[in-house]
Amino acid sequence: MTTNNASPGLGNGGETHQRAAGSGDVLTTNHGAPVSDNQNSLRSGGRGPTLIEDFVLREKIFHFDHERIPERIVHARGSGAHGIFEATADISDLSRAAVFTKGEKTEVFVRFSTVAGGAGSVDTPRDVRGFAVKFYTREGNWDLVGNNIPVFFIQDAIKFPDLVHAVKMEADRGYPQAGSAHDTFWDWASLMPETTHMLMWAMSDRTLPRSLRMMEGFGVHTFKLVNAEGEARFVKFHWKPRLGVQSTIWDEALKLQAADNDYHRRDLFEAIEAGAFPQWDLGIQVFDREFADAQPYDVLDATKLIPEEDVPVRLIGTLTLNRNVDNFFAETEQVAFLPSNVVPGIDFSNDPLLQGRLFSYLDTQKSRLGTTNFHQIPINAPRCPFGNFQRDGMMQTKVPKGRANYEPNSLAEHGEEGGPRESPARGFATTNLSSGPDETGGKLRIRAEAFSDHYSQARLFYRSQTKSEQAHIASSFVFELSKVGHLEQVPPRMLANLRNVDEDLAQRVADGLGIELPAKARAAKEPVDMAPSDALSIHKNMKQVLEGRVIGVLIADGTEADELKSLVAAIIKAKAKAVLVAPKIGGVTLSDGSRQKADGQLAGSPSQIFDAVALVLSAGGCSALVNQSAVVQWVVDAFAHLKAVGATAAALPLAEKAGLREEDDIVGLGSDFIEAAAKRFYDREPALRTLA
Ligand code: HDE
Repeated sequence: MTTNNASPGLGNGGETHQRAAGSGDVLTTNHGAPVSDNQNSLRSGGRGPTLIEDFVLREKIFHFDHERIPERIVHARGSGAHGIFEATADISDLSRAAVFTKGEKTEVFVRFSTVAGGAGSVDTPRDVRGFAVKFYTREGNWDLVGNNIPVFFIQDAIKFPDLVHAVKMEADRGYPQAGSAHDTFWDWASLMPETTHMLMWAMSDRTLPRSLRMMEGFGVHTFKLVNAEGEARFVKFHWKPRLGVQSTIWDEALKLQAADNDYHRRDLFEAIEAGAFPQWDLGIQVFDREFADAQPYDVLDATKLIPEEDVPVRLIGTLTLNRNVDNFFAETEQVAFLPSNVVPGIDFSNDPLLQGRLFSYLDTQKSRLGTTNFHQIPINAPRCPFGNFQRDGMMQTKVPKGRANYEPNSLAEHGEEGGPRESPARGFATTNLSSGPDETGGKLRIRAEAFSDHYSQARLFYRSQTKSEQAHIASSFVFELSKVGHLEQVPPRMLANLRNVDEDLAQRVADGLGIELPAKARAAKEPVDMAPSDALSIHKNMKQVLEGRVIGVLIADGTEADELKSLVAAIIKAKAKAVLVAPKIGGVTLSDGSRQKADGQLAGSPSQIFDAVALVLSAGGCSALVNQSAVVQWVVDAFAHLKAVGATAAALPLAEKAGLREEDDIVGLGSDFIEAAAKRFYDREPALRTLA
């Protein structure tokens, strides 16, 4: 058959021939010539000029000079892993997609990302996180390219370049990196009331994930599911993390940036390496046109969500990340996600943001990966046979045989290969599920009236949060707006919008900034009160389990050996990880005279990288440390970041020096500690810091 089918090596993530490139006993040039000396270039005499004929040197430098490719315009910093998706429910009544056949296992590649920062930026800025999944299904690749927030800043793709220009580093000065707390972002956002709902999420703890393993994911747009009879229904996709959603707090996130640039990337890699495979359940919210018509918002508007209380999320499959990448560039950097990659049984809606994305992602890969043949790169190639009459182009790696490079052809009638043919029965077909009025009509640059309510769901989100979460939102607005230079124009404009969300919130932010509350902005449509949705709160849904968390255990010379042993055993039993921190990496001498190596040295292991801390010190160990400010700070930070602090009786002087009270703030190291370490003590916060 005359196709450009995937070569055999691609069947398994391209492992065979790609790995071979770096193996072998003899160092060669890229063209296979053995290299005799990789230390010295060819020169005339020991101190003479280097010769241009040195093809070994020239090829090596030439290749090195071109190692970098353009980074992604957005979502440049990301971390990826391989895994498996297993369909766990029969939804053949809803979708004909093979990936959803109950029991079907499909290989996947997932890339998580921050949005605003460059590829070399840090992992923990306040930012939305990308959650992109490529399913290598037997009917072609399906890419669900989502975020960890279910709504977006804008309603129409035509505004995306403005959003991205405004949030990225400012055009003249080249800073700030990876953050929205600056003039141009808030100037633009305050002029765009449709951003308000997303801003509520962005200012909440959702943008400070504790771990990539502890984030929800959302397809954001309304899509369609189509069954074998061609019947279509609307759908929203959700990823629910098995470890629950957990976030850090702002002070902790700031300190994490200094403590570990790669905090999330390292956490994901180490968890997978240790066999603690992160898992998510895939959920769907399915609804029909009748439901859509009855809502006070438009289901085609990506600034809106559908409350889970209105349409429950039905779990239909499980994603398990079980293999780290072999090579960051080949896989995580070169993976190309395309929202236009759907398979029969999954279809697009008319969401104008989604429609714009269908063009953008294909287009951008050409400039990022350099060729229209980027689909042949192993990480992007389908794992099922694929073939058509598209030919040639830069970096064509396939060798299609025969004369058939056009269709229709009758070559088969003459005994030649005719090539593949279209398949109306198996192929993707766009389905006709009407999503309501205004779907057809004159050619106009307008937005439907149904998109004009910019505040009701922002209010819904704010009012669904706990008091502590509301305080975090108000404080984030204060922090971000306080970084704006144009204080007279921009914050008042933002506050005028916030008054439409919640008067109390607007007042708190104004008070926090120390400025007058301006008049309310005129709303394109008056907001309505929607019933609060508990599903939108992190705190109300926190899973208080130790699984997947990391406990910092401070030890010093004289630490009671048995006490340490039983604590570490209890932590491991609870499926968490214990990291032993000592003044010196070489370790300590325990009470029984044995040497215990440390996992981390104190200065390099600040307490923000842990979910809870335990001070396992003897009286001698404690008095050796109690006057060192770095040690005291270790405890101060853990407590201020609302984490459990456990201590041996002998370690109490250190905890007290850090300002903790024995009765209320410190737990013993038995089962109490294991229970407390799974929690965050949000009720502690008002006494510790001023929140807006
Ligand atoms: Fe993206 N987005 N986006 N985006 N996006 C890109 O594609 C774009 C949007 C998302 O790990 C780019 O390959 C437009 C929403 C993720 O490789 C680019 C619009 C959502 C990733 C692009 C949006 C996303 C991207 C940059 C408005 C959540 C990282 C490089 C219409 C549903 C994928 C690339 C990865 C990446 C365009 C809005 C998620 C430029 C035009 C909404 C997770 O093509």
